[in-house]
Amino acid sequence: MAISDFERYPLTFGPSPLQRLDRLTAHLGGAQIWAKREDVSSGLAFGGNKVRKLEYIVPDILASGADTLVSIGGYQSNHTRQVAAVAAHLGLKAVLVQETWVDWPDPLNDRVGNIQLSRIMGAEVRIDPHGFDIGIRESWQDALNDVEARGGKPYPIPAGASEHRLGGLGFANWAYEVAEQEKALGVFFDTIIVCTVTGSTHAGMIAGFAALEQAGGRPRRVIGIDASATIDQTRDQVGRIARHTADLIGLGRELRDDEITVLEGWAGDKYGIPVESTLEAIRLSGRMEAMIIDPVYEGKSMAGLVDLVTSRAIPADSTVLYAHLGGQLALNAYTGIVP
Ligand code: 5PA
Repeated sequence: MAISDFERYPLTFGPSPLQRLDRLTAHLGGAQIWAKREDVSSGLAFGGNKVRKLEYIVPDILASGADTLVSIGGYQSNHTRQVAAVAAHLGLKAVLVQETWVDWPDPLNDRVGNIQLSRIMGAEVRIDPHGFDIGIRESWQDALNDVEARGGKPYPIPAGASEHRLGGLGFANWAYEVAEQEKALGVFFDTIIVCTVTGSTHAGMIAGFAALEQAGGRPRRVIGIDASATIDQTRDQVGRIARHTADLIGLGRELRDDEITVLEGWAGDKYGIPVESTLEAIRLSGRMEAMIIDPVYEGKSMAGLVDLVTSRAIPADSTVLYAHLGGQLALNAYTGIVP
């Protein structure tokens, strides 16, 4: 099998746009920096990286005959909002378990931003007191059982759509899309920077770029920046999903450990809590490029990019592609900290 053998249900406008970040590049004084914008590539409730993953899962949902999508995340999960959007788009129901993943005292945390949009789109939102964990949860299993008890047919989508057998395909295809865009623009991105938490975004990219290299493409580095603050679990999950996805798309060899790079150092102590470097990255990106990023995910990966470019760990002659995976709606639940 190759990536092109998998059915893809279109939920995006087309390839996500590439953008040169000229002012940021000049400010940091090193590598050339571009962004690929998953945050502006779908009309479904502001989009984001899960829309692209769900493009490869929707055919399976439709084939299953399910009437209710059941998923899980924190109160301000971008993922559950995108599941609600896709359910509305398909005319299905959604049940969303929204756990207390972030110990953040904003009084509107459970009402504004992502969770407000999920309610607007008609999802059943279940507030749950459990803390952060990217694994498979009991609360999610309970929600699946409840849908069945009511006579519905649930379709389970795990946190971040990552531990789904097709969860890595969306971003494996992203790699092919990048290669096409590079050809059209006459540019080559030797380094990709991506935020990683539940893992299938980064894992899909690793598998996709490995397959492109196998077919004669130039090698490149895909650097994941951890935002989970549970690095061992995330590293393990990225490796597992990358290997599984590589197998699905017919890579024909085992991925090496050195192809799975998740760097720590910008997540702070806890998932969902911004640290000073996160806030600096948010301000820098806003002031240099009017590119808005969030305090949970992209603010942390941008902080990583800034340090790697300024320290020359990414050399000055590199061309870097920053994957902007969406997530800005959560800013509404962080009114106290972001100026
Ligand atoms: C998320 C995830 P992965 O989970 O695929 O590693 O992606 C990390 C990531 N950027 C990066 C943004 C904006 C994200 O939303 N969000 C989760 C959510 O519940 O929203 C799955 C955790």
